[in-house]
Parts: sequence; C-alpha cells; structure tokens
Amino acid sequence: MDLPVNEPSPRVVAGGGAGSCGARPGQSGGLTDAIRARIEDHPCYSEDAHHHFARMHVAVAPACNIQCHYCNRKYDCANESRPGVVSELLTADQAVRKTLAVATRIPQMSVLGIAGPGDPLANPERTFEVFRQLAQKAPDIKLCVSTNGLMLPRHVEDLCRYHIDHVTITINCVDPDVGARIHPWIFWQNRRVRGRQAAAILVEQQQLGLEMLSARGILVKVNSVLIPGVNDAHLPEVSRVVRARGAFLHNVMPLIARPEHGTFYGVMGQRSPQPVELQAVQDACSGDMKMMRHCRQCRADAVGMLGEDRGAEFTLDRIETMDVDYEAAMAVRREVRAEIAARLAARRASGPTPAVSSAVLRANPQVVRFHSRATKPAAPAGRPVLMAVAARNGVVAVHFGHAREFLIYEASAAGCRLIGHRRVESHCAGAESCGEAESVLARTIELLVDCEVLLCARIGYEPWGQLAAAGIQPNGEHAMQAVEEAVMAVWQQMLAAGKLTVARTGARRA
Ligand code: CLF
Ligand code: SF4
Repeated sequence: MDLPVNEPSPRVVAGGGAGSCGARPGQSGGLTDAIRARIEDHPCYSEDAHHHFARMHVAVAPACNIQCHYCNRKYDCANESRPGVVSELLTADQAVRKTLAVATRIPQMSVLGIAGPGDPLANPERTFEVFRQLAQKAPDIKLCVSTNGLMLPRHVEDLCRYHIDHVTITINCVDPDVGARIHPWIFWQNRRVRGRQAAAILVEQQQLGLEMLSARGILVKVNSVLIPGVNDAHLPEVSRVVRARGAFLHNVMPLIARPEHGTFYGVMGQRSPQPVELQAVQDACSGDMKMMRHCRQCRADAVGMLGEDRGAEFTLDRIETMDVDYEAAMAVRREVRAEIAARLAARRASGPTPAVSSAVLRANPQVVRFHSRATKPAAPAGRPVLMAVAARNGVVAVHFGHAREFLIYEASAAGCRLIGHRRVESHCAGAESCGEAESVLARTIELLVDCEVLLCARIGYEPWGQLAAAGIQPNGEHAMQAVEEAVMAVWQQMLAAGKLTVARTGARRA
C-alpha cells in the first residue's frame, strides 16, 4: 500500500513548488529541466502540480508479504481516507476500464497509481497486467507504484519494461532493531520470518531496490510512517541514507492508530504524532533532501485531486453504464494539460497569467480566477505567521463550515511555504445537532490553535467569534484568490499594521 514522500520547502516568492529558487540555466530550484518535465504533472512529486492535477489508484493488489503494526486492510469506511483501505477490489480488466472512465471524466487526472490494499509487488500478475494494458491504451497517463520494497529487486526490470517512472518505497527504518518494533514478520522464500531477522531482510531488499531503481533513472520517493517513541529520532538517519542511495523525495507521514481500526498499534494504545511533532521531524529530515508536505495519505482506491475522493462516482456498476471514447478524451486531456502547464509556467515566471479557458473551467469549475505568484515582500522583516487555509485546487475557495481539511502555511519575509495539512470534521455537514456542531468547532479550533489567521471563502458569525476569541483571526477577504498570494497579502497587511514586530497576542486554547 502507499504509505506516502516530498518537495523542497519551496519558497513561493521565488517560484516554489517543484522549486525554482536561484535557478541556473537549464535548472530550476536544483531540478534539471528534464526532471522538472517528469514531475510537473505528478500531484505527489510536485507540490505545484497537486493544485491542478488529479491521481487515481486502482485496488488490484489484495495480498501482502509483510505485516506492519499499523495496518489492518479489513477495515473500510467510506468516509475515511487512509492507506490500505478500499471499498471494491478489482480485477486487472476492471481496473483498466475504470482508469479509462475516470480519465475521460476527469481530464486533469494525470497519474494512475497502484498502492494496495496489499503490496502491488506481492500481486505481480495483476499489477503488471494493468500496467501492460494501460501502457498501450492510455499512453498519456503516468504509471506509478508504491511498495514495501520486499520484492522490489526482483521486479525492477518489469517496472522498466512498462515505463513506470515513479516508484514509492515505504521505508520506516534502516536499523533492523527499529524495524522489529514495526514489522513483526515477513513472508520470504516460502516461509515466515520474524523479529529482527525479518526486519534485516526487509531493510536489505528495500535499499537494494532503491539503488537499482536509481541506477536506471527511475524517480524514487520514500515514504516513512512517523511512530512516536519508535522511529521518530531515527528518521533523519533514514532520510540521509535513502538520499545517499538516490531517493528523490522523502515523505514523512503521521501514524494513524485508533483502537477501532483493529491494528496492533491501535489496540495497544500507540499514540499518533501531533502536527507539531510531525513538522519537527520533517524539518529535521529536510537537510538537502526534498520533503513532501502535501501528502493526504490516500486510500488504495482514491480518485480525484489530493484531499478529495470521488471514488463513489466510479463504482463498477456506474462504470458499466458509461460511454468511454478514449481517443476523443485524449484530445480534451491534451488541451487541459497544455493550459495548466501554461498557467504554471506563467506563475513560475511571475509573469502575466493567461486567462482560464472554457476547457479548464469544465474540468476544474472551482477555478474562477488565478493570480500570478506573490512577489517578495519588502523589508522590514516581521516575524513568521502560521495561517490555516480552506482551499480547493490552489484557490481560497471553501466555506469554513464545509472544510474537511486546512492547508497550513508559514508566511514570513522569505515568502510562504506549505507546512502541511490538517484534517477536520466538516462543521456544517457532519453535525446533527447544535451541541454536536459546537464540539466539532471546538475540536477544529484546538487543532488550529497555533495558527494566527484562518483564510476561507466564507464563514458564519458564530464560528468567527469563537475563532477570534481563541486568537485565530478569520479572514474571508481573499475568496477565490490563489492561496499563496492570499497568504502573502495578509502577511503584508499585518506587517504594515505593525503586528509583526511584537509577539502574537490573544492566543488561547479552545
Ligand atoms: Fe498514488 Fe503514491 Fe503514486 Fe501518488 S499517492 S501511488 S505517489 S499516485 Fe501521493 Fe497519496 Fe501521499 Fe501517496 S498523496 S498517499 S504520496
Ligand atoms: Fe499493510 Fe504494511 Fe502490507 Fe502495506 S506493507 S499492506 S501497510 S502490511
């Protein structure tokens, strides 16, 4: 399954996303133009791309060859998004049909990933049959796979054969003693191996597979699950080692452990990390390694933009009734892709933004207008400010009460950078009573209490008052504006008002 990887901490003022700070001829932000071209439409490998391009997973890989203490693939909740979870297992033919249907309906869907619910390389026949068919029928779709790495060395040549250009390996440790506390057993050479010996084999195969992929020029992202008290202090070493072996990105994701999931960690009461702990470990890992901060820990059957799941629109019975003309769809997909690429290029150059065409609006109706990237704020420098943003497709487009997640940005004189995202319960949609809405709001405020500003499209009077009382200033003045530009505009207003030369005031816990 995909236990998600990352991106430099992009300075938006300088070009951000896949990074273009201090670009030299032929390079952007340390990326060569060739690599930029390979990631610019991949929503996981490029932070910029995730505002514009969608991904989908097909759940064709039920079996797994290892056990992780955080995994229980039996648990499925349609409202939950976490790796390993699916609603419908597919055959290879069903998966191909579904992929073509989704790519026709969502033309900005650029990547098909196989990420579970087990391990794709523990189910090689189905996995490679999907890739084989799609390489022929839909050559414009990028193919992506996520694996625990145990069988990776054995399948590197297969991955090359079908032009799999992006591979994710979940690597939680490089020390078998740490690994033995995460992975109780593996299935290796027809027998079950346990404990430290199992972890040592897993680590060895992961590192060998990583080296083999890097040697073949395949972009490798490493996902690591942050498990407080188990591998938190160890992950910077993991980052250093995988970087040295050629990994392109590192994605440190928080452990999800709840008793109702029936996982070992959930039942044993292993806690998940707080957002500040996650950020601290991501920062400690960053060094010269690109870090991904926008991962959404997708389900193994996720469909749509990161952070949304349109899987319910593409169940098998619905797909049966859809007319799919992929030749015709490819023309629309080319048009949409070209327009997104043009807008991204314009933003990178901080030049004028081309008008949004009808094709893009059809594919992406939330995009009403799109602003060029923020310019570098003038001195004097003020202190950094954390802001929570209710966004869709890179735009401040979501009503506070409808938000299911907030992007967290840090704005400073150096520009703004994405710190991560935080999931919340929808204040309006989920609550069945006033009392319930109150407690949902209280939990949201608790989760965002380190943020000073909350940007959203609209917000009601009641939550406005409670957020402000907790020291979080709601702001609805930048509705439908590009997120980074809105964040920097607010920061500059605070700077001009003299609020950034003194420490934050008025913050209190909910
Ligand atoms: Fe899927 Fe993974 Fe490919 Fe992306 S997801 S197989 S690299 S197409 Fe992306 Fe989802 Fe995070 Fe994975 S946001 S869980 S990192
Ligand atoms: Fe679950 Fe671990 Fe296997 Fe992924 S690799 S399916 S998390 S047991």
